[in-house]
Amino acid sequence: MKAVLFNALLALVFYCFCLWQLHRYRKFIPGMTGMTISMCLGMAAGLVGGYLPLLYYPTDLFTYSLLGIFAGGFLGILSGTPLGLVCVLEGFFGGLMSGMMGAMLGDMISPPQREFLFYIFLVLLFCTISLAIYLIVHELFKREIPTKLGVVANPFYPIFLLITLFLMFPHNSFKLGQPTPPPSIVIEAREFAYSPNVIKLAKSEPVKITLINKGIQEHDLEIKSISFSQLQINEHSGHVHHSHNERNFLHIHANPGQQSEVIFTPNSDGTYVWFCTLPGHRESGMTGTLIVKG
Ligand SMILES: [Cu+2]
Repeated sequence: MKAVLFNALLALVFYCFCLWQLHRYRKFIPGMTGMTISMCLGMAAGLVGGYLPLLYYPTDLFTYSLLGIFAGGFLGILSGTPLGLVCVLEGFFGGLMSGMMGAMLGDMISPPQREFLFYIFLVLLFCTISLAIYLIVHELFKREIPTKLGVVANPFYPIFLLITLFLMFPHNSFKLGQPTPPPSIVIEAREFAYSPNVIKLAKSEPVKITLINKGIQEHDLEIKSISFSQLQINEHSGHVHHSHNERNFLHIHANPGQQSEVIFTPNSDGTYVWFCTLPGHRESGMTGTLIVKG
């Protein structure tokens, strides 16, 4: 996680440097070029800005989307500011859209793969900034104005950029295509108790809970008012439910001698009560406690 934050800070420094250069040479940048730069910068920075809250602040899709819109819109405005009002508009809408996209996309991706996608967005931002600086240099060269920025026009620059980006790669989070299976917890149900009846989970970490019905009646397990995401239910009937959206209601059911599984990621700390919803079962003692800790 620290490596991610460091990379994001590096990108921010590079981004601010680019804004400063845009401001410094704004007189030499033609309108169309300026608008293109603002839009590209706004979009690339918006993606990163909209995505970043996901990595540090697990909450619901609505909040992610709002944060994404604000972060993206803000970075978009910033991207156009050095070049004037039209560019501000251009940057703002580009940033707003991609901030929202980044937040929504991140929410749909399972947590172990989030860092990898963030890295791809950072690469995009670094390349966009380099391209923007190259466009400035191109205008300066045309007017034969000497500049140290000319280094980006050097054929070695792309090689330098590639090596830097490779070194920034979050090597420990490379789990493309195969997320690690979540830890598994087995709960047995019979008349009229669960075993175990207290379980502890870590916040923001996916977990698989298997309900095995060892009794002679149907049983289920329900938790109300719990914040979680990335829900996947495998019931014995064979159908699999998927939901990537935030929910607050968890329910699995198992017939006698059968089992059901649920995979989910708890999102907030707390102590929750679970129980069997079959008539009379809760009253007869079919309850348990789930403790979520960050
Ligand atoms: Cu029951």
